[in-house]
Amino acid sequence: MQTTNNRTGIFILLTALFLAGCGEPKPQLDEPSDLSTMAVIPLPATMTATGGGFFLDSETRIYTIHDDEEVQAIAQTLQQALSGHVNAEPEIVLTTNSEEMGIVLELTGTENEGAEGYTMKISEDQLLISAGNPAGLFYAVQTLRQLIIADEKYTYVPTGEIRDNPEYEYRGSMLDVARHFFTTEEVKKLIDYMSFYKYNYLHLHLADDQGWRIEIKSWPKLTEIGGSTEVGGGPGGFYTQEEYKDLVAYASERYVTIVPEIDMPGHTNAALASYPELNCDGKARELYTGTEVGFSTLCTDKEITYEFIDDVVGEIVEMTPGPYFHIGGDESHVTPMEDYIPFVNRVQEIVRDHGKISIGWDEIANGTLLEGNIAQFWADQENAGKAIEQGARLLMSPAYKAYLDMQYDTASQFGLHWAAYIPVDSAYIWSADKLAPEIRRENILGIEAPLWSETISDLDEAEYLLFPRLPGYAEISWTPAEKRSWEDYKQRLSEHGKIWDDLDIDYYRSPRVEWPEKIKL
Ligand code: TNX
Repeated sequence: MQTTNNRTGIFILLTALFLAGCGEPKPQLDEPSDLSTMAVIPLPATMTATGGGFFLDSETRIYTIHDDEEVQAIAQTLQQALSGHVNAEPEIVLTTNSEEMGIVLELTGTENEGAEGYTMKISEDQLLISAGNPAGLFYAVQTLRQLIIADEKYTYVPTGEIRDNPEYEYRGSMLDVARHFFTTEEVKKLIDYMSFYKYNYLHLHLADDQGWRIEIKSWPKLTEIGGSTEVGGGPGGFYTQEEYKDLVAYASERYVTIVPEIDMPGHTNAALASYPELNCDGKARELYTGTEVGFSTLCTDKEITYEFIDDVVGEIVEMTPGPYFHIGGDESHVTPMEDYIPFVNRVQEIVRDHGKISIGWDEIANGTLLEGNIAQFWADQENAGKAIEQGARLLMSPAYKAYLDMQYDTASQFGLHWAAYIPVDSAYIWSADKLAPEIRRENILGIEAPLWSETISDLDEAEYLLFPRLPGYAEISWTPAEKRSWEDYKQRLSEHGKIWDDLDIDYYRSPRVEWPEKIKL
């Protein structure tokens, strides 16, 4: 008896030691998902699978190797993203050991992965994310959010390796908050959607004929009068400087840089209604709530116009850490070209004197572009050619491909169709460097998909136009052309329908994709 008891005791002891040393035995997956076919958008440069699973549970820890504020913030983003999956808040632990068993975030300080790139090595014991810069770690976290599988028994990430790095340095979208006003909560949601798909620039169209949406302390009537309405005569609205700064900060925490636009000299009726002195005849214009374009202009030969612009640019630049200020310049149909050109030239100087790079719609290429300034190609190939001849780079927003406000088809609930109907496949099947022979890869800064708001008045309506097209523009900007195919993309896109259902995004169920059944809870 004695012997048996002793033996049992030793057995229990050994088992306990074994478990303490090795952790609990790993669960077995019958058929683990294959990392290389996971529905990641935008598609990473390479994904290779090794056929196992890295399990996530309430014990999973996030290790950071650097006591760096940005890395800690990214670890918290990951912590939040994981907490829904493991019913616990994974602990964040600072360590010096990159071999820890868990999720490890490591800043390498080199740029082997590219300025925004990252590597993710997933084994059964460890999920190691390395990047040269915090942005890369952040993008890896976005990828990881799309890799988590919760089957009936386990929550895990398929094992293998991902190397990733974006094709273009500018991956943007634009929201027109002038035609209809959007609240800061709505803009923040858009920023969430964008950052999930690794967009890094949000261009805000802050002023147009129908509304002025940003507080300018030295010209208070811009918002008092110019911000008081919108298309259709609704109440409009504007961002106080505090709200704008809060948006800039919210975006920057998600690696999105705000590009503010004050459109001029045309598209300025709201300003012309607020201050009579900005008009050549000295008379204030009526507020405008229609959707025509091309009827307004600042008085280009009055000195007060440039004092006004200097004040406006100065106050906005003060709150905008990003490198760009957008000066508009489109559709100035009532500004004679001999006035338009010196105007554009002078405004670029004002922006440069405030330390920013100007972006303008492609018409600004009729002026003399200052070195480093960017023309945003939207309609006119000749203008694009003029910009390239001057050595400027282009931001690519071809309306017939990239305009998020274009209808999908003749039955679309919202949107316009002056440039084209843009169904989800057409929105995806193009490359910025293959649209025109004179526009080559080296002439292109990046891609931007603008959402004009003549026909949409809130985020719900915007979501109908954004989804399912928004992820496609992200992929065109991130993933090189030779890696992209519509056949493969549409399968991945369909998987994302489930994510949007979960987020309550009312997306347009284009018949060109087989969407998952909507599960009503
Ligand atoms: C053209 S794109 C415009 C905007 C309109 C948009 C509607 C551009 C530079 N100008 O003023 O909102 O079409 O699609």
